[in-house]
Amino acid sequence: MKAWSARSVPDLPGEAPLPVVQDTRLRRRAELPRQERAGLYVCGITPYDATHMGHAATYVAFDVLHRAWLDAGTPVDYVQNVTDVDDPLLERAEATGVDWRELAAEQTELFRTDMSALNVLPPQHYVGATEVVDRIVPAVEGLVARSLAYPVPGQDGEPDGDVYFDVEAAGALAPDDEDAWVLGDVSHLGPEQMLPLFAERGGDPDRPGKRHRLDPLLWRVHRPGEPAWAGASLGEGRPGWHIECSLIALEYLPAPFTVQGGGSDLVFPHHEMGAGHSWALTGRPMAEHFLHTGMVGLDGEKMSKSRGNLVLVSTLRAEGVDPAVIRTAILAHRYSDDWFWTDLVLAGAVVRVDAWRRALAAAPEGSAAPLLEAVRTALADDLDSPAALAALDDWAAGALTGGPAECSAPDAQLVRDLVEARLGVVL
Ligand code: 5CA
Ligand code: ZN
Repeated sequence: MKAWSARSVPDLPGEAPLPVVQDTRLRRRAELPRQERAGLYVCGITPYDATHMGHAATYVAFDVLHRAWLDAGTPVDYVQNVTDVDDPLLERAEATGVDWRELAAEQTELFRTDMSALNVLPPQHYVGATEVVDRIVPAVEGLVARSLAYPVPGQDGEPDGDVYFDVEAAGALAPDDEDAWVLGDVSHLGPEQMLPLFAERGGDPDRPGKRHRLDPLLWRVHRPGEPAWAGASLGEGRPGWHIECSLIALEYLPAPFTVQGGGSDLVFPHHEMGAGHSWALTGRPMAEHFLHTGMVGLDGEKMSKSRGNLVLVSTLRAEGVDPAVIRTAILAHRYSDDWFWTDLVLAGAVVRVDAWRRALAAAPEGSAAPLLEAVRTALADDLDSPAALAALDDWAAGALTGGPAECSAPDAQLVRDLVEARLGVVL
């Protein structure tokens, strides 16, 4: 499907270092590898409600990573999915009496508009799960043929044939290979931690007939009233959630690609199982690095569509809040931290952006190059955007003591370019 547009990225002098990032799977900081091209997959939205500040924070964080690669001279192959058929989407469509396809199309369009307004660089491949069902079917058939997946009989009037991924069989494929995936490889959780998360996040640990309680669904056979696609030997149905992301990633990126990203709510089971599917399908790890953003909350709880405690990007925009301010409010936090959205966060960003803009009219000669260096250094340290903003604050404070008579136009231009190129903030 079509992605969105963003402003082109200004060129900066010199070359930035590649960032060191905190890797969930490796449980340590890792320097991103020097590559001809980087591969980035970020889990996209389930389009049944509008983009909230949590989503925005996650996509802005990976946008800052994207921009870090570009400034280091590395082009990025960026893939993002849309979970355009899924239980919550179907439930919301049913409850509100709209066609699920219309709901998905409408909310995806709103997301594109929000991303464009926030100047988030678009992925080259923006792919709906419904666009890859014909590739998922043979992949699942292949796993069944190798006994890495199996159909389960229906109970209580449910149809036979839902197909599950065998986590134990997949984890035993290559016991001596240090790259091998085993359950826990990405999340490092124990079974007692996995079970409740699995149940909470779309899994069905108590489904009778499964070989292992944590085996995730690969193919759900058709139920009356649910959308379905031709499934060849699997029978008509629709894919499970994790296999969609694995297949979309494999379709457009090499295995392993550089970074698999998403919010920390996706570490388990989604990225754990996705990595397992990918390993079972290719015999290679899914990604070299797994990066996760913290959760943005409101009023003491995680912001989420299901809880309804939302601050929407579209509402802020309709209220006239400058997207530069929204981005600055996000970037005032470490991407990996959990944080809460408050009016104070927004007010702080308004003050900052205002000071930066006033300072541009008084940029001292020779002040931009050291600021460029400071911002690059800050962002190389696990995308430390708060430190980058603090450097900008210091620069602005210095500029504002001088006054407009001191203004150097080339310095002002370089600062404007660097803030846009590295932070996506248009001053
Ligand atoms: N479609 C799936 C991923 S394949 C999904 O999680 N969709 S979502 O709409 O629920 O979330 C979209 C992205 O925003 C995901 O990367 C998710 O981890 C992230 N996200 C969701 N809620 C928050 C939050 N409160 N704070 C930060 N990021 C969030
Ligand atoms: Zn995903």
